[in-house]
Amino acid sequence: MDLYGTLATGFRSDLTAPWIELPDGRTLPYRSAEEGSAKVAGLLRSLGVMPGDRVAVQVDKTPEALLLYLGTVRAGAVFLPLNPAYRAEEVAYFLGDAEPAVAVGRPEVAREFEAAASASRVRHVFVLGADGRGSWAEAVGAASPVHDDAPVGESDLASIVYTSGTTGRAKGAMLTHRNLVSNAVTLHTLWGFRSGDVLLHALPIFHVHGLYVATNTAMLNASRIRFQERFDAHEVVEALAGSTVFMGVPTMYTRLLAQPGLTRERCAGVRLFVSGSAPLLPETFERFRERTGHTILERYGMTETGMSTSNPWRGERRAGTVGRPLTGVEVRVVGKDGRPLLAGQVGDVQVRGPNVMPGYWRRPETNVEEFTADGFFRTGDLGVFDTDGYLTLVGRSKDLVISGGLNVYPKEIELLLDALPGVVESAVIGVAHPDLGEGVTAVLVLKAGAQVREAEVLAALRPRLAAFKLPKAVRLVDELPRNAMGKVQKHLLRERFAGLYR
Ligand code: MLC
Ligand code: AMP
Repeated sequence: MDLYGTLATGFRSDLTAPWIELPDGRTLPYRSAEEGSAKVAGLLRSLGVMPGDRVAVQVDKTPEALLLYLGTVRAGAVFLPLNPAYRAEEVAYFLGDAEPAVAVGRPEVAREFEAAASASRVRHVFVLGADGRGSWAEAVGAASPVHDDAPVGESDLASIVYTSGTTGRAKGAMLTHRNLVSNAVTLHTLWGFRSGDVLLHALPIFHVHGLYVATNTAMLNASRIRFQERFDAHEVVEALAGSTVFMGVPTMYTRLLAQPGLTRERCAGVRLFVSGSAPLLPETFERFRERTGHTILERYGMTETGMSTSNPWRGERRAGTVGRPLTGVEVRVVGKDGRPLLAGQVGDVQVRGPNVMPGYWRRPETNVEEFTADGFFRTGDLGVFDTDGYLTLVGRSKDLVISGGLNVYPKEIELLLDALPGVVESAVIGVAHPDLGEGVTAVLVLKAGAQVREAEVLAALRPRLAAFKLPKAVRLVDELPRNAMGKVQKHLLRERFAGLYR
């Protein structure tokens, strides 16, 4: 079934049930989801948006943003969410690559956004959250709702989400209706969603975790979603009372633990805490259990695959593991020769199943490399199964830093650093960071006699990169360690700077 039709099976029988609850207490019923998304679909249709056309969206976290998502998939179009932190140059790249028919941006950067969109020949550009010319709200307000959803097949695209994958520039992971439906249905069952569940939603909605894992499972359950515009540890602790499910990245859990208000009593009504997107330290798992009496359920996924493994809702949740493969999903650990390994042996994690994307947008060569001949996706993660079938991730073969649950691709930053005056070469690494898990760290080799200060480096990068990608520290070395093949040995740099953020 198509994505919207599947989600709606949860709520269509009672459109008066609460859908989104805002921090000020205002509540929108599921009727708003149904009617509002029909209006968005109507507007898109009137603009001539055809099934398969992309709708790119770089907006703040609001109910209107969710309606944009739901209306886009109802129109048979492809939802393309972008992090509002991206700078004009980054946005221009995504729009140029995806060639959307419609782009919706934020009022704060309307000019830059319109410039990037028109350079990519986007036909219709709107601003969400402002009145006047190009106002999305006004256009939707004037549109006629269309309730008969565009017919879509399960292999039709519902979304494209950009991610750096294992190599190269950011690529659009193509997610089909089947990918998103299968994951929503599987997780809904596996995590025991039930009548009366209330999701406390503090994740961003431009990534798979907050948008698809959290929102889709809750909507499929016709649950109330308590929508926090951004993660604020104090506000989340306050809102735990009256919520039953919370999903977060490990940084959120360490920040919650720093709140004195996080107590057993406060968490008494919660039945499930889920963590993912980055490794949850066993220490955080244990401290959370001691403090709240709750055992965090850790799961593992990727933009390209949605969720692939999970610890059980009923059954043992093991610290440091990401649990077992989801129903219908095959996960294997293979050696260098591509053959599956036995329990206890570390190798490359590969995934096949209805959750796995058909490939990257317009990247036929990459798609050949990233999938095995028998259709498994190469995740770039290194893992090991135990004899009970629980997977533990032990590292990554891909060069990637995960900071606060957000991926940072070192090459993108190294290219900018290498071009700075006075810099011979650079290496960007992730170093253990108590808050972010990994802190993006730049290591530079300077030309003889050159003087380059950290503040200058950051000032040069800031206009060109989303702030979360900026190095938390810049360090100088005489030369980068290399192996016999000339490849930079980043593990040696990580060891050398291991204590940087302690
Ligand atoms: C914000 N900043 C970060 C950062 N987030 N720096 C490094 N890493 C991050 N993750 C910077 C900002 O640029 C800003 O810098 C300063 O920190 C404060 O910004 P903020 O907006 O107040 O940050 P905060 O609200 O504290 O955000 C931290 C966070 C957030 C952890 C709550 O990053 C977050 O929501 N992360 C979750 C990301 C996520 O959803 N990942 C799922 C990907 S899907 P300055 O210089 O301006 O002060 C996926 C698949 C899967 O991975 O398995 O789920
Ligand atoms: P993304 O490209 O943002 O989808 O990030 C996906 C990557 O996040 C995976 O390939 C893993 O490296 C990492 N990841 C996701 N969940 C976990 C987890 N529970 N533990 C460790 N790493 C994780």
